Amino acid sequence: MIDEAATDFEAVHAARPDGTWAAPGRVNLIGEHTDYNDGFVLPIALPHTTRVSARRRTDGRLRLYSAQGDGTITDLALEALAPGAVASWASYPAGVFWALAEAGHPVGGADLFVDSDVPTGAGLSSSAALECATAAALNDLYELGLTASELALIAQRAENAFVGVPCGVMDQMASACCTDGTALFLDTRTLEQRHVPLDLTAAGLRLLVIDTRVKHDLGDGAYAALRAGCERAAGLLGLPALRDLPSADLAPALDRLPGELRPLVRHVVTENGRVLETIDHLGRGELTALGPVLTAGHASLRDDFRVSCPETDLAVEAAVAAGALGARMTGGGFGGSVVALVGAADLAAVSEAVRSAFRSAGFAAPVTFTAVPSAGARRVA
Ligand code: GAF
Repeated sequence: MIDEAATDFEAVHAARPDGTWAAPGRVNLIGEHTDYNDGFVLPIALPHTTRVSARRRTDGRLRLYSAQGDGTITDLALEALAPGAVASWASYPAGVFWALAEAGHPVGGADLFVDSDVPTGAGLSSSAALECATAAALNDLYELGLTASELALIAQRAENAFVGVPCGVMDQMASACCTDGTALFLDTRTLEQRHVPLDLTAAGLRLLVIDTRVKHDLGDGAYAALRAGCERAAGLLGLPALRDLPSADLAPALDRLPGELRPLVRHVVTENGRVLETIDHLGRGELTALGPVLTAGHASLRDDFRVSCPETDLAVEAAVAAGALGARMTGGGFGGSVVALVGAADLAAVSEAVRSAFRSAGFAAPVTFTAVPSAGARRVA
């Protein structure tokens, strides 16, 4: 695969790459819409990656090519990069160059060849994978010496300010910092991380990912509106962020808020609690106890935060009815994917039950796969 990447690069850029870097997509186990509220998240990296083969250029140009694109090279001048100036997939890698330069890092031009098996628009962080693979490539090519967390922050800055999506930091931190066999328990305020061992296979469990194939787009305004609602609520409560509202104070705090903000606050506070509960269970090796926590998280996203959709709701219901220990939508919502915790022996039955429920409802067939906690961004050649 690695030789192939160099050959593909050469076919487009007429030279050998200096190297190839890979960064994964992610699924979040629990802790949704908590990251931009300074809260807790618990993602794992997927085995699916975006690979970036890259070569330095000395003329300050960026020449970007994607195997999943339209067969053309996007050719940009580094000094002309500005927020909103680049459309399409190329805005993600271009945004990383821009964010590095803006932060004062001595980054020059490059040729890039991008190839990916992270499903796009599926809530599995294909954008973060592209940003983090690009950031890892430039970090090595230009010997910037940045840590994985610093690269994640550059990637988030690219997405926020250059692409224009007001995402939190979870996806970039997961793609940059996750390690094989562990979930990433991240405090998104301090960026303190704990790599929590998660051997589902040894426990006779599987993590089934169900891509509903309902495409979600974080740039369409709904995500920004939710974030703004959470920030407004924190402001009204006199708190720096909803993270600072202890669950014991939730009920009186809700009384002080306008009706439309109450469910948002309830979700964020209870969801942070569910992350901590999950960490407790993992610490005690009680993996099957995670199931009901996941399903409760889904109910909160469906009823309070209102970011689920008929397809994610049906996937969760059908999976649980067929014997999954628990299930929830993962990622930003409005479509995308569901994760279900399933006993190994029930995996086929649960997958088939979801497929059959989708058929009966007239929904497009979902794509399913099992995920194991995988490695974050790294050089692969
Ligand atoms: C998307 C965002 F990019 C993340 O930052 C996070 O807010 C997530 O939605 C919801 O938890 O993936």
